Order: sequence, then structure tokens, then C-alpha cells
Amino acid sequence: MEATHQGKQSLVLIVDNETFNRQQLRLLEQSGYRVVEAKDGTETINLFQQLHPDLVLLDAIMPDMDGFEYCSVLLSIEESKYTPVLMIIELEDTKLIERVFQVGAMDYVTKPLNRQVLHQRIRRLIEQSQLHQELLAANQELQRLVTLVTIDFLTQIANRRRFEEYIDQEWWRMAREQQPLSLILLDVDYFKSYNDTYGHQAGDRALIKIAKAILDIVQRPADLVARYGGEEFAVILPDTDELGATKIAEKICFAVRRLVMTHSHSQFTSHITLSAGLSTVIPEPGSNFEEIITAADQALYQAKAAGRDCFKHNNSLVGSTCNHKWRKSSEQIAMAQSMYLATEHTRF
Ligand code: GH3
Ligand code: MG
Ligand code: MG
Repeated sequence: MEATHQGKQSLVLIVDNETFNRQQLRLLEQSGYRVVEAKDGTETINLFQQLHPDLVLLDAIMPDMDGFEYCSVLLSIEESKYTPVLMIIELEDTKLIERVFQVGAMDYVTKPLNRQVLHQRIRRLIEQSQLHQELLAANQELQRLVTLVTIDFLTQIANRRRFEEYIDQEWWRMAREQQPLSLILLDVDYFKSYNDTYGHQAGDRALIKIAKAILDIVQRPADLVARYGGEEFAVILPDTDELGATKIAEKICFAVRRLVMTHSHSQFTSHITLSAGLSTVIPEPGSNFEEIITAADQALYQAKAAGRDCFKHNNSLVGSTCNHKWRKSSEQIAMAQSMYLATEHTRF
């Protein structure tokens, strides 16, 4: 009973060069374990890789290399990562015991072997290792589920739900630290007519490419790129001032233009372009992140109204929330905007 797990008998690999010792250890079979024997290193590795035992019972004294070295070699194999090794040592000697744990074995028993002690240790180690593996599997499943609820299925970037969680978190962090938080909302221009012309699947492929292009630009670990809606993307930039956010928006618009995704029914250009609305805020403690979204949305609306394929910063909020250090940069931002328009519109 004790030697089974999930209806399967546990398998013990006995490693000992002495036939007599191995035969004695076969008594484990009487307790319901399956047993295989190896007399040297080559056999051990072969059997281990073929059979994936639940536990290795390893004698410390072997003629070619000692059991401790066996243990190190064995545990360096990828598949052995979670297999417990129980070593058999000659006597309760501090140095020997230290080596047992140094080489990665989980526990030891001393000679002469006490049957009860041996059984208890084997049972406990197998149970622990199986629990550990179940925990890892459950954790992986949890990660998979978390990914499912926070990642957009089509583009594989963060979804709207993750966006809202993250902007809330960063809004509070920036309020606490009194640092600027920037948000860029991006919307694909004339995307409805792109779908109508090239089909919905081509539209999907274009969205995937755009998401990747944005991800390639947005690099800092605290930044987040999300799919905000159908053909809308959002970029959250904590600790980023107006000028920094403008540069990112500029690079994104440029990168998407450089993809040169033909769009013959676009009103002004022959390929897909983006419009962007930016907002930068040092959040007031106790305020709500909705305000930065509204501000970026207004700026996006202005960019659309200005003819699309451009980005706008929401200046109404800049006046009330910027500190002088980065309010100064508005001239540079205006310059970046006009340079973007000048260079890009002549190039394509
Ligand atoms: P504008 O320049 O004003 O943004 O024009 P638009 O056509 O991009 O905007 P509109 O809101 O009229 O249309 C958005 C289009 O985006 C309509 C919809 O078919 C398309 N869209 C939204 N989500 C997806 C998607 O997941 N895949 C594809 N292929 N298209 C999508
Ligand atoms: Mg839209
Ligand atoms: Mg659009």
C-alpha cells in the first residue's frame, strides 16, 4: 500500500557493485516496491534514463568512482532533477554526512541497514518528491491560466484587463513617488476599410505585426504594451515625462510606417499608419487613473481630427499637472511632432 502512488507501484533503482548487497535490498519488493539493480555507473545512467525511477538507493562505496561522484553525475542529468537519491554510508560520520548533502542526495542511511528506518526514509522521500512535482505541475497550470486571463489571444500582448490592473497599480505608485506617468493610446487609421479591402484575416495579421513593432520599441521593464480594444493599443510608461513619452510615440508611429503594410484605401497614404494620443500626469494622491485615460483619449481624438498619422499630447493636463522640470520641454515636443510629420510624409 505504502509503495504505490496514484495506483502505480514506485520504482527504486538500487546501485551497488556487490551482488550480495543488491540481493539484500531486494527485500523492498516484499513491501510492494518495484526494484531494478545497477552494478556500475554506465548501467545506472542507462537504467535511469530508460525507466525514470522514483528513487535511487546508492551505496557510497563503489570501486571505479565512489558513490558520491555517481550521485553528482546522476543529478547533473536533466531528467533526474526531481528524483531523490538516498545514500548508504558506512557510519554516522560528520564528514561523510556533509558530502551526502553536498553532492545533492536527499538523505542517507547507515550500515548495518535497519529495515524499518530504510522503509520510512524511502517512503518519505518518494512522497516528498511526488508532492513537489504535483506542486510544480499545479503552479505551471496556474501560470497558464493567469496568462490566459491577462494576455490577448490574437496579439499575445497584455489585454485590456491587464492594462486596467497595471495602470491602477502604477498610478498609485507614481502618486506615492510623485513621478510622472505617461500613457500613449494608439489607433490604427482607416482600419475598417483595410478589413473591407483585404479581409479580416489580413487585418488580424496586421494587428499582430503592429503589436510586435510596438513591443520592440517599448523596452523598459516597468513599461506595458496592451491591446486596448479592437485596433487600439495602449502603452503605459511609468517614471516617464512628456518628452520621453513623445519620443516613444514618435518611434512607434515611425516603426509601423516602416512595416509598409499596403493599404490602398487609406485616405492619405498607401500603407497602414497609426494615430496616437499622449498624456503625462503626476498623479495627485487619492485621484483616479481614469483622468489620464480621458486625457490621452482626447489627444487621440485631436490627432484623428488633425488628419491622422500623427501624435498629439494633451496640453490641457500638462499645464495643471506637470512640474516645471518637464513642462519646459513642450517646445522640444512640438519640434519632434513637426519633424516626424516632415520626414515621414516626404519619405513615404
Ligand atoms: P479611424 O481612422 O477613425 O480609426 O478609422 P477606423 O476604420 O480604423 O475606425 P473604426 O472604429 O471605424 O473601425 C475599426 C475597425 O477595426 C473595425 C473593425 O472591423 C476593426 N477591428 C477591430 N478589431 C479587429 C480585429 O481583432 N481583427 C480585425 N481584423 N479587425 C478588427
Ligand atoms: Mg478605434
Ligand atoms: Mg482606427
